[in-house]
Amino acid sequence: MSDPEAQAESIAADGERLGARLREGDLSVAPRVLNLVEGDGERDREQTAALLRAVAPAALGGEARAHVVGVTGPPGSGKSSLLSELAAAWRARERSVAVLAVDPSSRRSGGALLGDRARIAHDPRDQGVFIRSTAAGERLGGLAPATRAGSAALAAAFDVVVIETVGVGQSETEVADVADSVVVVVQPGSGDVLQFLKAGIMEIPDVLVVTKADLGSVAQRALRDLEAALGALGASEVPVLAVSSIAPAMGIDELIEAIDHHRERSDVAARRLTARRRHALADFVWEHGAAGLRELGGRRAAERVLAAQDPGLDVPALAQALSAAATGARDGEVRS
Ligand SMILES: Nc1nc2c(ncn2[C@@H]2O[C@H](COP(=O)(O)OP(=O)(O)OP(=O)(O)O)[C@@H](O)[C@H]2O)c(=O)[nH]1
Ligand SMILES: [Mg+2]
Repeated sequence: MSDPEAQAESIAADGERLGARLREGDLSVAPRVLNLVEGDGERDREQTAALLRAVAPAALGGEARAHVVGVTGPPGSGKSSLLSELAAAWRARERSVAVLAVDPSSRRSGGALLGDRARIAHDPRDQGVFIRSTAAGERLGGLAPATRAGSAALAAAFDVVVIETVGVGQSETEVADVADSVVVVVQPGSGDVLQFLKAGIMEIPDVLVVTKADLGSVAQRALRDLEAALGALGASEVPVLAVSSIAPAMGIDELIEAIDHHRERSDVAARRLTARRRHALADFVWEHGAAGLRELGGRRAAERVLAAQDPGLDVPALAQALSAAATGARDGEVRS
């Protein structure tokens, strides 16, 4: 094909086709979706944009079906073990599950995925479970664009999309940016989450989980300390649960209930719309810098442009609207 427009259309068609498969609930395309959003070529970017357009609320006729759950906590706190249990429990409820584990080590090692952080037990023949480790993003204070795009796409087809991130302090803020519900995981006897909570350094999670409850009194104490800290912060409505992920697992059903309950009482559509607008602005600033934002007339003006768009638009389309507005502003200046 020589006609560049026809070529661009055929590239977009590949992304659209994947999006259409997701809309139909075809879970088998999940690996291809992740390969695409992780690709860094121009072609991948165009296909990803087409894919995201095809699964945007505007195309779905509403917000994506999935409950997007962020699971975050210090290294070794038991996130992956817990997710093995959660995934099995969700499957037992006939919910399909995708887990996107963010691998922070690959940031340092320049993209080579070190030992798979998603050590999550599951039946590899079960198409209702999809698990993938993705490299952490280069951008300060943000998840990899691939994780954002991957979760937005998979949310159109899976019932539950989990984003697992490591850390305490910044990581739950990052994950709160893409998740409907944020679960912070704490292991008994480690004071970091407690101290961060008390000091107001970390945002209050939607659900707090003390892992390794089989360790006994040390876990019970962690539970009480966290409850006291939340009470002091005026957040005693936040559930604090103890779980054990080694046989016999404990507290998993209660945790699923707490996560479901959080979703039921929150305004998912409003939260997602705010996140899409924030991501579009961040993407615009990433691409065009502070100078681009000035051209637009500053942050407030950018927010007005975003608020004027169809609320069902995906992030790349919103960022495109900002670029168009900046171009318009520039041309207007040149003419006057
Ligand atoms: N006793 C006990 N040990 C557990 C439990 N859950 C996890 N562990 C152990 O804790 C260690 C860390 O568990 P992971 O599930 O890999 O923790 P993680 O938070 O995913 O770790 P990273 O991904 O490396 O940050 C492993 O040795 C697990 O066997 C539990 O419920 N009880
Ligand atoms: Mg892990």
